[in-house]
Amino acid sequence: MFKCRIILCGFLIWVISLGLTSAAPAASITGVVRYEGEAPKFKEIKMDADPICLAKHAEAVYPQTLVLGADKTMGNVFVHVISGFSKKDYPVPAEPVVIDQHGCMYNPHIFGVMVGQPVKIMNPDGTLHNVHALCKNNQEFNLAMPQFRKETTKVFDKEEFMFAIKCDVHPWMLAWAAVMSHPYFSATKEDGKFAIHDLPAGTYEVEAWHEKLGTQKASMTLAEGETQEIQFTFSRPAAE
Ligand SMILES: [Cu+2]
Repeated sequence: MFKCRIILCGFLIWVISLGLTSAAPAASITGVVRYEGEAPKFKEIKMDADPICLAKHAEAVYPQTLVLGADKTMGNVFVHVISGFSKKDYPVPAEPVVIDQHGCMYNPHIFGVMVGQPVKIMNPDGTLHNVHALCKNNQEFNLAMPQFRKETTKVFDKEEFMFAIKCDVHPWMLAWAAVMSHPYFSATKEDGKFAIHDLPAGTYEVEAWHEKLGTQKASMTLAEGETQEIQFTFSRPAAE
């Protein structure tokens, strides 16, 4: 009986130690994106062509190309790991990415979605929107959402980095989408912050992408459980 207990205890210790070694603490990459230099002036978007869009805004609306916060933090930058992670099938979130068209503007302006993850597109405006996804690897679609069609769901089944989504009714409407094979990506809001979690220890290359200002890259080696902070700074290219 005593011998049995010792064997049982030994077995339990072995199981627990296995559990501990297989759950190595995950690492993270976080940081802030900033803009340097004088910000260009954008023309106000004129929504006069559709009085329903116009009525949704009390103040002037500008393109979402360059969205700056306090201290010139920069929104609408897509930060993603481009190498160092293992190529495998990552779990796909059942939760959809939600794209709103309120006030005839896409929100978010830029987003990542995993292959097979649903994208829920909302139309709360009571006007006609035509969602035109200009993808190439995935099936391009051109979907009319009349005022009675409040939402629709689409799924992209192939990896595809950055394509535009436009509205054929309101030419100022523009969003950017990346269909990702892995979960290591983050899009910034006005505060410029990004965070990529659950990375195993390793050496990674990270890229920050902006629709007009190109890309910035950084490399880092993360130990188990380590969080490293990186900063990206975009500036306007010198006039030619
Ligand atoms: Cu529209």
